[in-house]
Amino acid sequence: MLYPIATESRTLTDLNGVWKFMIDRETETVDPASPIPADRRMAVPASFNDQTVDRDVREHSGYFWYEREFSVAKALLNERVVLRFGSATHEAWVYVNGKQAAYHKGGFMPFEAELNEYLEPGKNRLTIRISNLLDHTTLPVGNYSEKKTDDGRLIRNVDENFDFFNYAGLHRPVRLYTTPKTYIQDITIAPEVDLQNGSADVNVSVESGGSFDEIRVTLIDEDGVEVGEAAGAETSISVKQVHLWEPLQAYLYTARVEGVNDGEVVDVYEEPFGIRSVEVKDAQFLINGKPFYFKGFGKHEDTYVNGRGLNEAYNVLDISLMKDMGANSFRTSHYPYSEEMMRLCDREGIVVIDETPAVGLMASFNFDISALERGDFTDDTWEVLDTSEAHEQVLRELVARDKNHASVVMWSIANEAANYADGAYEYFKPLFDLTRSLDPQNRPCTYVNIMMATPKADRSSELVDVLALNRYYGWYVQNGDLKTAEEKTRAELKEWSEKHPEKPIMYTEYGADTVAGFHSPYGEPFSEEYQQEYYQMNSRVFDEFPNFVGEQLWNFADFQTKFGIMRAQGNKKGIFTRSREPKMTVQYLKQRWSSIPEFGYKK
Ligand code: BDP
Repeated sequence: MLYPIATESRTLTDLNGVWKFMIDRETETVDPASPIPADRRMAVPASFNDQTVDRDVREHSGYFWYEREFSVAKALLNERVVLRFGSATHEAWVYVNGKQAAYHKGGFMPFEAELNEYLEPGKNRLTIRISNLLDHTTLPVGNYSEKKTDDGRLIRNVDENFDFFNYAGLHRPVRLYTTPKTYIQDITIAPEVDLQNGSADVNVSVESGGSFDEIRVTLIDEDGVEVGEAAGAETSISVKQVHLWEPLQAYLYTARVEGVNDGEVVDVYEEPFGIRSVEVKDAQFLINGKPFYFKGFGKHEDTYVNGRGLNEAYNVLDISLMKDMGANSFRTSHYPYSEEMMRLCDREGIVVIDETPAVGLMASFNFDISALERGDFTDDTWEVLDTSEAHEQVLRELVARDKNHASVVMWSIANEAANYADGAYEYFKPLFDLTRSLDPQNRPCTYVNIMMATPKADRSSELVDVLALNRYYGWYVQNGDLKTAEEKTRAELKEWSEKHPEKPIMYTEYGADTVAGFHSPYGEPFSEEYQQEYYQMNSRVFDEFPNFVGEQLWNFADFQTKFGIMRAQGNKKGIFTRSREPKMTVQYLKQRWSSIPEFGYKK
């Protein structure tokens, strides 16, 4: 799916700004045939939740509406006019002048609709009904319930089956773009790198809406110099003396695609892309043939006021903080991030593990994972949940959206599912097969393994290319006892190495809640000292294993969660506060990471 841009054949209009908004109390029918009786204003893009001091609005579970007017210049009405949402969280019904023009379920993926048949000259009205409900069929997974008040009103409730606040609304840009009636619909770029010769064959395939006499593809380097061209919907262009995209050393080419009819260029699209190879081999993660070491984070899209809404200033700052620490990567925990962030990572050379919103696939989710101590821990997740359909849909959409990004080096199919329970293999096998069949770049695939899925309990780790572990020895278990935690960490890594000697291992989460400014001469839990000692302990063990290829800690910054006695205004495992002030351990990690090279650390 192409990102909306303006070119000599395409226009782009932002519909961001302040929209009309109302909560749907479901006491009267709201009919989008007339302007909705909105009583509030909300900025777009952003979550609605933190833009108000009204608790009922902030914590609302159910339906809500956004509305605004827009005009399309007459000159554009002969073009194809497309309305595009970066996302609508989690389910949306879109009306233009009262008529339904689009519907989409899944809160983290773009969707669009051709508007021509709905448009009127002059002003048009755009109305969106959104639901933030989650249940056992959706991703993420929520525990849904409802009750009636004494006066008969329906109260819906979603108990998040995951550890982040269920922010909702129009989180990403809303845009109108135009294309000619015959247009370039999609572009797929899959470079094949010949590392020995320093060259690459760039395979480009172009899909069009309507038919072109000819499709031309030109590859342009960063200096604007043409380095190759070809014609056809399926082409392979060879680039000599290729400039590779490398972690922290990004280099982006542009594929300029032209659709030609009667000798005239009708539509033009320009797609930036990087040339690099990714491969898992002999317990190593190779980028451009060299063993890469992941240094970085699990993150969230989470900032004050914007909530989960796009916050480009924070995106730029976060990457700047990462680079300053010597980090080179992050995981889009626990859902696909904005297209703007993905493009920024391509540009900045940040390596990304791209995760679906499959989080909470665990019937017994709570913060008490001491059940780990019981070797026989299991549950009935795979009988209780019904998420396969949503999971397949989002994998198709995610690969379609992100397939061309050089920054994306691996797909994470889920975070912390019940991989210790019977049925896990049967659930995940078709999803791995699907992802591998969809990805034109054949990236490695993984899921992120929860602590209870120990080497003994785990039912499905043969499916993954990389063992990506979330571990909390020294926090949720052995809290305050880093000595025992160290032994447990070492013992488990040893067991995994024996179980899968050919698979590289990395940590995708490890962390300790830390209250900024809380200090302890005894290194007590929650103090900045404890967080630092916790990271030092883990680093020590990581360095003992040659097949251990990366450390992504939990979490980049403190973030908002649902209420719970284990959460004080959210999760405090950030090494930065929510406003990005560093905690003490940042200095330690900066020293460590700055001395670990991107390549060849373990050999
Ligand atoms: C893991 C989850 C993550 C949580 C983290 C924690 O993957 O979403 O925020 O632990 O408890 O279970 O801090």
